[in-house]
Amino acid sequence: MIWNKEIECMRRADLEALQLERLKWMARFCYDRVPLYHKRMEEAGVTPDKIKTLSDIRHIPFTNKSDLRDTYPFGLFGAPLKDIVRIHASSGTTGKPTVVGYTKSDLDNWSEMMARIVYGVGANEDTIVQIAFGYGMFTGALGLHYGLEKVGAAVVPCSSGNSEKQLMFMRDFQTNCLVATPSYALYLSELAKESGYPMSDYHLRLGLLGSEGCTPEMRDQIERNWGMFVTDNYGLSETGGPGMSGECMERDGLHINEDFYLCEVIDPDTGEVLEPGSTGELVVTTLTKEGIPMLRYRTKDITRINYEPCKCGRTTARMDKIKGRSDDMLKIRGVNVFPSQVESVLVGMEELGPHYQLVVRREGYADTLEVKVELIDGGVLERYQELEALHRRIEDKLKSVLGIVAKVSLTQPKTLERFQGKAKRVLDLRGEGK
Ligand code: DLL
Repeated sequence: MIWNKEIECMRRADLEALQLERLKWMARFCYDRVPLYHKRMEEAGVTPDKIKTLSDIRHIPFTNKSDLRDTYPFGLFGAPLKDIVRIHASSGTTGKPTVVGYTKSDLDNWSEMMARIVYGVGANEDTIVQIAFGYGMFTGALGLHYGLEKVGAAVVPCSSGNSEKQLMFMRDFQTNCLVATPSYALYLSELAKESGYPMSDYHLRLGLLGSEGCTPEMRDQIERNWGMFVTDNYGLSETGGPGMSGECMERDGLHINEDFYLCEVIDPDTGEVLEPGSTGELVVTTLTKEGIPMLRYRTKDITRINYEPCKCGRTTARMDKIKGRSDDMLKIRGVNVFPSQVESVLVGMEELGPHYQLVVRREGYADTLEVKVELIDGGVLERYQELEALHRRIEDKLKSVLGIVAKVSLTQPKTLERFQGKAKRVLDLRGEGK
């Protein structure tokens, strides 16, 4: 199930030659068309003709989210508005959103990237797929939409929310594929179990989940609930949205569409480029994007890139599942904690439901972490000894994985918030005097 064998299984030397050719073009394009890039490159003493090898990319300065905000809305666009055919924006929680534009050729490339990812895990003309990402300024829904249409799937553009109706369509249309965030896929499965229809009325076989992290433990839970096979796909709006990388059937890393992206891994503190195989912050350069070309964009996402060929036959490099975002990483009493570490402990314990929240507080001079998690059986709260033993077991496990003590609060089933888009698991109350 390889959509574009010529590219996806290309010899690495040929792929790198293609990347270099495109990188040279991209550097020239940015230098000529985007004033901010021109200025930055001048200041760094690098001109496009200095790019002779792929590693010469290191001479080009990084681009950050703040650069998009500072040039809001269209300052980093590489094409005039008459050539822009689509505009999306990120769902930033503070300040102005970051706005991205696509030319016709960008949209074609986007569909191609998505087609590779979805076809590679079995989506084709026999697929009936419900897209439960929010349609709108978010890149997720339309990105998957066009890629799935390209491979011939019947696309049901449900959007997120309206969950009861979503389930009705699933039953009535015999939908066999779901596109959603892992947290929404999980929520829908719980709702389906409660909705009074037998699970045999649902026919989901494939979950194309992405846009937020999902530990293997959480993935197993979603797979069990729906009886479907789940794969992960990754991207970010600034570099074009979903389609940057996705798992194949091996699920041993997310294959990067390297003919469209050049990826590096850096030390997030020093900005130094790390050796292949090291874990650090992913930095992405777009190689064909005209609407909003990105040079060395700092994603803040923590991962590792594996350049070994995959068992599936593809030669494209694979990135590990995102470990977390460097800005989501919690520093608690000097120790780095990723919410995904907590998730890996909680999800999979049979007494616990898959819903949790991390609350960080400052008490006196010390930071504290409270982990709230739902019980499957609320009755445990009445059975003192059992409750104590469970508390202790979770706290011990958390301590051994995180290296710090966390307070565990067990709650009744269905008391923590559910999410239709990306889940918000962390409540950081430090700085609010709480
Ligand atoms: O979430 C694009 C996307 C849509 C990807 C649908 C996949 C599927 P943004 O809203 O700009 O774009 O958010 C990008 O989300 O920097 C990561 O921190 C996180 N993220 C995206 N995909 C994954 C994933 C879209 N598969 C930010 N695993 C990124 C973990 C992810 N985190």
